[in-house]
Amino acid sequence: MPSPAQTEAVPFNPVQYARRGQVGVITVDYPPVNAVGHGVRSGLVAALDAGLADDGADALLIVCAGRTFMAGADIREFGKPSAPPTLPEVVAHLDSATKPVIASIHGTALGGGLEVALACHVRVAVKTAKLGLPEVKLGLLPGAGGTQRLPRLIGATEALDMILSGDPVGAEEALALGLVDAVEDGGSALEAGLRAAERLLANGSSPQPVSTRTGRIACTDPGLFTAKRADLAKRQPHLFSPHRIVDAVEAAVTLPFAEGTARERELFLACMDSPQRAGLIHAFFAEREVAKVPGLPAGTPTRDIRKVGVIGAGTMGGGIAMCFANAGIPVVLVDSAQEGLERGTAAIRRNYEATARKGRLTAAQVDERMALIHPTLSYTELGDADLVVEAAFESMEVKQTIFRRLGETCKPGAILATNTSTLDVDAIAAATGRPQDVLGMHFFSPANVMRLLEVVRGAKTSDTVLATVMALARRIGKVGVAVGVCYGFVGNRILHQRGRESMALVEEGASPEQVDRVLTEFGFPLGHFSMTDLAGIDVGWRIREERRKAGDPEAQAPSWLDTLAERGRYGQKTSAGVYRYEPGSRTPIPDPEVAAVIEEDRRRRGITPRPVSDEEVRERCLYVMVNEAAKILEEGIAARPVDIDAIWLHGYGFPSWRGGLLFWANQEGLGRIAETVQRYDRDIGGPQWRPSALLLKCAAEGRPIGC
Ligand code: T1G
Repeated sequence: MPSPAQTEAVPFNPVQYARRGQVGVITVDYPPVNAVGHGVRSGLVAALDAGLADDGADALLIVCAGRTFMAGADIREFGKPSAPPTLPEVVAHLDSATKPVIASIHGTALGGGLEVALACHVRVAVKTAKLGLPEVKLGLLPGAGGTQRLPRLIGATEALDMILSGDPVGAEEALALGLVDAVEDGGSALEAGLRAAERLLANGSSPQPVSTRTGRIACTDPGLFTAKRADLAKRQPHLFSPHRIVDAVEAAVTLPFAEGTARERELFLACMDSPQRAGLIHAFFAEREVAKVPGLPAGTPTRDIRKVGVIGAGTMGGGIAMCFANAGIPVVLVDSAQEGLERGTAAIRRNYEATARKGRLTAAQVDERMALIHPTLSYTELGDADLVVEAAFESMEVKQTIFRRLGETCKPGAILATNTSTLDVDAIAAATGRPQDVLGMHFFSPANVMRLLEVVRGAKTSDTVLATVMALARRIGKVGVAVGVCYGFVGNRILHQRGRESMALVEEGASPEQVDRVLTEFGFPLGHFSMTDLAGIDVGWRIREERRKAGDPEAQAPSWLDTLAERGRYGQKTSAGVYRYEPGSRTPIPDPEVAAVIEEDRRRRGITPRPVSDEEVRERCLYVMVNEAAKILEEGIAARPVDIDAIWLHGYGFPSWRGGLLFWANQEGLGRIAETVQRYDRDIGGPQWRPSALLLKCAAEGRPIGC
């Protein structure tokens, strides 16, 4: 079909075809990330057919508009019937193309997007591009040929590592691996792609389809797959899809391409059907959904945050200062004593240098970040700060004094935030004279590592202040979740109930090791007591002492854990707590001294120990959390179940393949949970087992919680 040198774009919305000289350019334009949904799949096939039929096009080029190459299949389609063409069908179409097809990559070519590129004959990337197959993070595996083509390009060992990690590689690493054929420094992906096409046409090469290449897999180590399976069984015993990934890549090495592709499809569908896929995708969207606060209009104006103050150079204050420095925001770090400042800044430098030793920071970057943190004893240097975060001692008197001073010192419009984990944000706000500018920013230790940030809205916090801090959370790499004011807010309030039950189970006859084993078998990275040792027994002990002194009716009676704290057994930081620790090791070792303290505590309280089943441990630790979460929803302290899911996923290591606390509760069965809570309410009693009305209602109506 004769055609002019430049044809008009034939609109295959969201995929367009237009010829540039001898090159047929296929452009995908489907914001925000060019996800390969049904429209893109259909458009790609139509545009490919148009290019193959265009006699003036000797080569075809696939590029994407917007900020990124295709970032994967459209996750929102999962769990629904997939309208043809499926992505494997699109990829097969590319594979059989009678003209060379080039993919030119910018942004992040991920998942099915990278699989489209793998089915092209040539791949080029701009210097800043990243390429990855993150399906394992969604409980899946690359289901459009990735497990069959990637080993043929980069070798089975490297392909397995890349698919099992799910992490992207940069353009230069991709070039070194053989994943891309060229990296272009400068210009757009379109220009890079056109240059690649001109080179290909000039040297008259006709590159082989990746599916026919076998050189890289012929030399696969036969023991690779057995070793990988053993490693997975040890490191990720709970997960389903990683083992399927090993099976699929093994098929690439041992079977002809067509059979390997069929095997991949079987394994992909098995992963798609697994509850872990549902949980991980819920967790993926949860992290994004919580950024949209119900009742906070999307267009709420926000304030610029160009300079931040942090009050307190202790562990939390130092970690918080690092969060802002890491985002390139200058920080004034204030402490009441020079020695505290020096200790704090030295700890920050040690943290950065430890990261540099792992190769994740250069020495220059360490110095850059340290230069952004300005230590001082003087509040006057906070005068032009746009935000001040207080991370001082957990005492209302101390905090009110600080906030009174901040109210006098900081410029109008400065946002004043407290990092308190238990105290009343409204009482703190009242000390400033400007409560509309005050809220809680509850970081989790270590603040520079944990992604969760509870954004605690006070009664008078303005929309603008809330919107500003929610946007700032994302800017500093945190998962910000808006919560209301109550004791322990959301995360710690739920944790407190699990802790109360864990303690009681041990008093009644279980061991700390048994409680921790049940929780780690459920999927938590740490059991309750090993986590307590990590955070420090003294932290909880002081809070319990404060509540007892204040005559709090819900305060817990002194127990064996308090005895350990009184003996100076604070946990890992003293090499002994609920467990003991060898020097330099974090591995918890049961300690007969602790067993003796527990037995003594039982005798003192007249408790005759009894055998406790694992099932009882599981129910009492997990169902008490669900019951408390339902009460938090009832009270409006959290707006939605997804907020509570995100908090426990990103603040406490709730296993992400279970989706989140309430996502899991719905799968576990609210009827079973409600019935068990009512049984424990009868048998154990206490405020923690008083059944949530919302839980009972949802269970009775047979609907998920919070819907
Ligand atoms: N499908 C649908 N929506 C997506 C999406 C996707 N793949 N990726 C992102 N979004 C939405 C996201 O929900 C948000 O929506 C908006 O885009 C911006 O995302 C067959 C089966 C690409 C690195 O796992 O890692 O291919 O909140 O806020 O921080 O083998 O999004 O604005 O309404 O995250 O700049 C494999 C997942 C799929 C990539 C961009 N691909 N996405 O990060 O923006 S499975 C992935 C990301 C697959 C095949 C298999 C990130 C990003 P909203 P964002 P960002």
